[in-house]
Amino acid sequence: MELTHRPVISSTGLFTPSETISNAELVESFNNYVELFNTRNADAISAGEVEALAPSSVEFIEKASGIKARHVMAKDPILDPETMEPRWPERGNDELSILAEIGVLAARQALEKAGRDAKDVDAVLCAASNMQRPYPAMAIEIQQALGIDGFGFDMNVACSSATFGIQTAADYIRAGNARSVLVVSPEITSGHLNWRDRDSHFIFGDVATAVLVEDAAIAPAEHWDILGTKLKTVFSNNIRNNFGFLNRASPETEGTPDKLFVQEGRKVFKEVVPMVAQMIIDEADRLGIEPEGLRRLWLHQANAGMNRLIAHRVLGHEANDDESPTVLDTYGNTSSAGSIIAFHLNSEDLKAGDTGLICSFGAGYSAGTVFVRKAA
Ligand code: CO8
Repeated sequence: MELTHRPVISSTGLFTPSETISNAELVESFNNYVELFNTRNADAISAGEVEALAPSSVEFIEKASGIKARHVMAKDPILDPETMEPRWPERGNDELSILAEIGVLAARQALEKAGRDAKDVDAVLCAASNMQRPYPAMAIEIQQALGIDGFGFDMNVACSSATFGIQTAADYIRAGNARSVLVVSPEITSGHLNWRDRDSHFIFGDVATAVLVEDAAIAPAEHWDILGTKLKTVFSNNIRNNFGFLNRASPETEGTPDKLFVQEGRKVFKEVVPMVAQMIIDEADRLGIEPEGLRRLWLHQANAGMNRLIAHRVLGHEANDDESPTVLDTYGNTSSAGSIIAFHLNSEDLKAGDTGLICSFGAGYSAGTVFVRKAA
């Protein structure tokens, strides 16, 4: 078959964990922890040696973020004030790892939707914020589980991993190095969220997504043409996680809170909104697309206020939920998977010829745009 070297999105897949935590449940458990902490440290607190912890609130969380609930892989231990971390038995080397398992579930759905046999996929990119281990690569484990004969590798650009993965896959198609590439984003963010931190304990949720990027020549009739992709990174310490293999070289700080997700949320909000809005407008201009004419924006799902501002700047008016759908109310921030979930759940109603934008932004800073047009 003659290849076109034109990349398209053939299909997407989504795995959603069955367990959810509502804000009310989360805040109740957090406030129990605060009470326990303050009681246990009462003497040190009254002596001024330890700072008393302040309670969290459902009203604050919903107003500041728009998040109402999140899915997680293990609810009970997270809500137990004595644990406040996910828990499951460690798997043996001969078992599929938990991150690969949910990636495979999302990938299988994408393959099924496209009617694609795994044998005809050339590559797997595992594009996510946190990997199960340094090696062997998650992507290779997923490739093996799916029965794909080709190659795979892991890539981490935090919240922008999936869009960076889509551009990488699209470039393979453009160059003729692959005809069919799976971009898999398993995000078990609950493992790197500090559930004891009032400023961030409500932010994240667990999920996995998959995007099948292919040459138009082999894609199913129903697909999305990729009109253009653009990536941007600007170094910032405002979202940071110091967890890493060299932590053991400094044992005195090995378990400190900076080895989990930390952020300056306000600064991120203020700096990222203008950067991303301008990037979208510039890229639309480069591609000859009128931003106001975009039928739908599938934006990164970190904060409802951020998305409101970005959509307003891009479309020139306050966007409604049809123009800029929200999934963070029920999924929370799922890092790289957020914009893909929004696309997966809110794209089937669009008509052939409709143009939209998948856009991610987050730690790094990193941002990615993928302009798409429905083909049929
Ligand atoms: N309950 C009640 N009050 C609270 C709470 C709480 N839980 N938390 C904070 N407050 C109080 C504060 O104490 C503060 O009080 P005061 O004014 O008296 O000091 C007040 O509320 C305001 O606090 P903030 O300034 O922190 O609150 P904001 O209104 O700015 O909202 C948000 C905080 C929601 C974090 C907001 O800033 C935001 O969403 N910003 C954008 C963040 C963003 O987009 N981040 C992207 C990061 S995601 C990413 O890149 C992925 C990384 C990899 C994932 C790893 C997996 C874990």
